[in-house]
Amino acid sequence: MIKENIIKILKENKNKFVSGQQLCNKLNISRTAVWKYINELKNNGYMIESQHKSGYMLINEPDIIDYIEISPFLKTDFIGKNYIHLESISSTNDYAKEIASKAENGTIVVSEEQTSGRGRLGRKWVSEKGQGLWMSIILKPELTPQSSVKLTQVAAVSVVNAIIETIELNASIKWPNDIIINGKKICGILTEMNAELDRVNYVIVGIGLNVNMNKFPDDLKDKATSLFIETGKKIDRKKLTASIINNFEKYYYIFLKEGFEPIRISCLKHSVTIGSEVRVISGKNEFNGKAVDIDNDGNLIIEIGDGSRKAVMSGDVSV
Ligand code: BT5
Repeated sequence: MIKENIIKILKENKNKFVSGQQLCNKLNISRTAVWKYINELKNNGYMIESQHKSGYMLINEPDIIDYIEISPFLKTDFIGKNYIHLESISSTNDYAKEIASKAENGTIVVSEEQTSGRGRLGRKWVSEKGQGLWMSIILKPELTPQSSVKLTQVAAVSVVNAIIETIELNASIKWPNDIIINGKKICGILTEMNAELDRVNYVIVGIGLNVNMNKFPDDLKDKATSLFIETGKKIDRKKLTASIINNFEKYYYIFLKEGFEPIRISCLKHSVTIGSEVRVISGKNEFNGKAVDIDNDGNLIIEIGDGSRKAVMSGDVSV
């Protein structure tokens, strides 16, 4: 908390000196403590000029999405109040799983880098250091496992709205868990849960969003994109991260209070899938058809050649 307060004061006085004594008085700590915290902040990447007589001046903040940096933009009641920021981890979903049973509802795990980021069915998720948002939200909802699956759509709607809000760019949802811009994948969502037959213990909503990377490995070059590639501009990950969390809480509340219908409507509005001829791979089944709807269980409804309809619960859809 003290470190956060020091940064807050230095930010309010950016490019001006704040004396060590002022910091001592405001935070009720010793000069040595101030010095210790300033050194820690410098080690965390903050550029702070120290002058014996004048004190401390913040020159620049690092491009990191820790709590100090995103909290000024956070407007939530409970999601992200407990916010764990890591430099590097295998997978934020795996870390979240380890702590989930003891973690409070709404805990967020974010890492600057994932060394074994995961997609569905054990697929790999490329998660370069400092270039994206690799985040997991731990939830303990009073929902059935069947309903909790729909949190993937809640997350999708939140990401699309956050992208519109912060960078005025339109993104679409490709059922069930992709966000697409100009036909390429910019974000993937991985919802996992620990549940009994009729009750969930916890749900982990993992969100991977490509923000500032300028290239991808060869196998992804034609199918992945980033906000930087789409806009030509470096994007402020701090505002974007906070906006995704703010939107997630907003739509999560809507989902809990009003049910899936408003989320379904929003998914339909932003869907790139609905109305398109698609190929569906769902388990061992593969077929073509026209995607015509999302039903109240979150299933994709496909009209096949003979006019009949199939509800698809999970799978991959190519448009
Ligand atoms: C997903 O799976 O799209 C879910 C991705 C979830 C990632 C987040 S990051 C935070 C949290 N921690 C984790 O370990 N995971 C979650 P799926 O629909 O199965 O898509 C996986 C496929 O997307 C791969 O097989 C690649 O083809 C492609 N892919 C991999 N990395 C990508 C990237 N950075 N951008 C776009 N596409 C990618």
